[in-house]
Amino acid sequence: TEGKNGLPMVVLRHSCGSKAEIYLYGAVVTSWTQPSGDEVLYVRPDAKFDKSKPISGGIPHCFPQFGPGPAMQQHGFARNLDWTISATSADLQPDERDPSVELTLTDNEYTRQMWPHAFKAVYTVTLHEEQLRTDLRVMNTGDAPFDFTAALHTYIEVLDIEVAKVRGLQGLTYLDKVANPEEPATKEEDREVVTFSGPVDSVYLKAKDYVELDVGTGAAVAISSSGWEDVVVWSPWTAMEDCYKKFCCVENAKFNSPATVQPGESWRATQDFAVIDLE
Ligand code: TA6
Repeated sequence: TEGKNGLPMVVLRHSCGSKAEIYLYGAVVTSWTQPSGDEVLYVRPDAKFDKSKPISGGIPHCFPQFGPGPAMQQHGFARNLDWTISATSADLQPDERDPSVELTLTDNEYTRQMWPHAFKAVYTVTLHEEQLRTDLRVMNTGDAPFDFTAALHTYIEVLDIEVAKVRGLQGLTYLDKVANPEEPATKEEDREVVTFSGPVDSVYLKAKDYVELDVGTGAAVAISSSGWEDVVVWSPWTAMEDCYKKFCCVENAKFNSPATVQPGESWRATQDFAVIDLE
């Protein structure tokens, strides 16, 4: 189907009433709604849907690089290339009612200029009842090993960033990038609950496979993951004056120790997002 400006988009609808929208440009999930119609994700008001830049919001990919770097654009090229549909729910789970789509990005001349490797990235998005699942596999289709870093840069809508809370990070070491992104300060997280009263850009190392964002409405978004290793928490604060209050990014990442993939092998990581009632 067609999304904004006629950009190709896939819509998944579960019989329970949940729904997800995924643009092929960047393989970004831009919307995930509950049966009540409530939107969970956040798309920034400055998001462009014309391929002039990555779609800023929802769940963008950072691949094969998280952050800035000399060889390619910030957060890599996966978020500004067209992925192709390689399978749909009918092929993936013929017996299940869980709608699913599999999108693929393969190396081409453009990607090899920046990152000289043969790869195939296969991203599956599934609605499992009210839950949203992502499954990312990166295959090395070349004849030499490669390394990459990656993240799923999830924007979640909050009632107000000043009442948002992140749980599940206590005891972790993190890189605080606010003062100097090039040389982050290494800190220990002693808070059970991380709250926001200024800009936050933290990479939590070797995080647990569960983290929770209390969005301030009596509900939380629970993120269970496998294969990812780090968790990034980001709020730009007043650097994005018009929208910072409305979202918080909680991102599963593989950053501090890059993934290494041998020829013929693959790396895989999954996420399960669920909305839980806190009251
Ligand atoms: O994940 C946090 C972060 O890396 C921040 O440092 C900030 O630069 C951000 O992502 C947004 O990146 P973007 O290129 O989408 O503006």
